[in-house]
Amino acid sequence: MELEELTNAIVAGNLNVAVQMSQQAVDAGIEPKAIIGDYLIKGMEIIGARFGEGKAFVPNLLMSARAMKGCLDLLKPLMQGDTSISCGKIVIGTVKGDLHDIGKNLVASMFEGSGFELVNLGINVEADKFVQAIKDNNADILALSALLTTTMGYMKDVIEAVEAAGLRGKVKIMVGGAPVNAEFAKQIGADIYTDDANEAVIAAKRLVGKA
Ligand code: B1M
Repeated sequence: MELEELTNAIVAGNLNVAVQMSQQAVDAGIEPKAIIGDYLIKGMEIIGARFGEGKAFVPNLLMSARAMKGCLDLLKPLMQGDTSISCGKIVIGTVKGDLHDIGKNLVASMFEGSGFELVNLGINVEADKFVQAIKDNNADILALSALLTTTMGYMKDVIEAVEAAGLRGKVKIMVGGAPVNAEFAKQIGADIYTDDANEAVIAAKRLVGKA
C-alpha cells in the first residue's frame, strides 16, 4: 500500500480517497498517530507551502482542510486518551458583532490538522466566553478573528478581559482577519498577527515551542 498517495489525496483535497486510504491504513494495522504525523500533516504542509508560494489558493486550502478533517474524524476516536500527538490547546473564535467564519474555520482546520487540540467557540463571541473557555480548557493559545473594521476593536476588549482575569501570562494571543495588521496587533497587546491560515500554524507552533 503506497501511503504517499494518502498525502497526495490531502494535497489534492480529495476527501473520499483520503478517508478510504486512511481506513485501509488502519485496517493494515498502522497506528493512527503515524497516519496523522507521517502522511496527513505532510499533505497539509505541502498545500500550505504551495499557498505561501502563490501556487495554490484559498479553495485548495479549504478542500485540503476538509479532506484532513474527514480523516481526523475517522482516526480521532481510535486514539482516545492518546494526547501525545497534541501540540497544545487553542481556543478560537470570531469576536462579538462579527458573523464571518469561513476564514476562521479554515485557520481552525489547519490548526487541528497540524496537531493542535481546538475549542472553536464560533462567531459573535463575547469576551467573557473567551475567558471562560481559556480557564475551562487550560488553553495555551487564544486565537481571535475579525473581518470587519467595526469589530476588530473588540479584540482589545477581549485581551483586557483576559488580563483582568489574571490569565495573560498563561496564554499566548494570536489575532487575524482581513482588516487586522501587525501594527494593530501590537497596539492592542496581542502576541502575534498572522496574515493567513498557513502562517497562523507556523506562528502557533513557534509560540508553543514546537516549531
Ligand atoms: Co461580509 N464583509 N459582511 N459577509 N464579507 C466583508 C468582510 C467586506 C470586506 C466586503 C466588502 O465590503 N468588500 C466588508 C467589510 C468592510 C469593512 O469592514 N472594512 C463586509 C461587510 C460590510 C459585511 C456586512 C456589514 C454587510 C451588510 O450586512 N451590510 C455584513 C456584516 C455581518 C456581521 O458580521 N455582523 C456581512 C456579512 C457577510 C455574510 C454573512 C454574507 C458573509 C459571511 C459568511 C460566513 O463567513 N459564514 C460575508 C462574506 C462571505 C464576505 C466576504 C465576501 C468574504 C469573506 C471570506 O469568507 N473570505 C468579504 C469580502 C472579502 O473578504 N473579499 C466580506 C474568504 C476567507 C477564507 O478569507 O475570512 O479573510 P478571510 O480569512 C483569511 C485571513 O483573513 C486569515 O486567514 C484566512 C485564510 O487565509 N484569517 C486569520 C482570518 N482569521 C484569522 C485568524 C488568525 C490568523 C489569520 O489568527 C487567529
